[in-house]
Amino acid sequence: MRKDITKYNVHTDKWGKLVALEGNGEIPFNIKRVYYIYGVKEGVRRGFHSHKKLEQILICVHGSVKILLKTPDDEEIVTLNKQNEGLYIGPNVWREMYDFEDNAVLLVLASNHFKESDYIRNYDDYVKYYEKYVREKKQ
Ligand code: T46
Repeated sequence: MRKDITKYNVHTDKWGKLVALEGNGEIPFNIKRVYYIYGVKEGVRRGFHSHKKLEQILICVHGSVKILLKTPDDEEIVTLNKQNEGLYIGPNVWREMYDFEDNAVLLVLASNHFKESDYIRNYDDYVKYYEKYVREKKQ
C-alpha cells in the first residue's frame, strides 16, 4: 500500500479559490454519491471497516483529520489537511478516521450508492475475506 494522494488544480483569482472535480476526470470513477462528516468530537475514532467493491476519494475541505489505512500486510497513516488534496481508498482496505480537528469537514466522493452489504465491519472477518478473495489475486 502507498499513499494515493492527488493534488487538484486550484483556480485562484482576486475573488478567492475554486477546485472543480469531475467523475472520470480528476476523480477516477463515476461519482454516484457524496457525503460529508463534520461535528466530530475530540477523541472520537470512526470507520473501523473495509469495503468489498466501493472506491472513494476523501478530501478534508476544512481543518484536518488523520486516516489509518490497513491491510493484513501493511499499514499507513495519512494526514488530510489541504482543500485541494484527495486520498483515494480502493476496495479491501481497512480504514479508521481520527484526530478530527475542531470544525473539520471530511468530504467523500463515492463510486456507488450506500449499500450495507458492501461493508465488512469486523476486523477478523475482514482478514478472513482478504485472505480468501484478495490475496490470491495480488500474487
Ligand atoms: C467510509 C468512511 C470514510 C448512510 O445512511 N448513507 C451513507 O451514504 C453513509 C456513508 C452512511 N449512512 C449511515 C450509516 C450509519 O447509520 O450513516 C451512519 C454512519 O455511517 P458509518 O458509521 O458507516 O460512518 P463512518 O464515518 O464510520 O464511515 C463512513 C462511510 O460509511 C464509509 O464508507 O469509508 O466514512
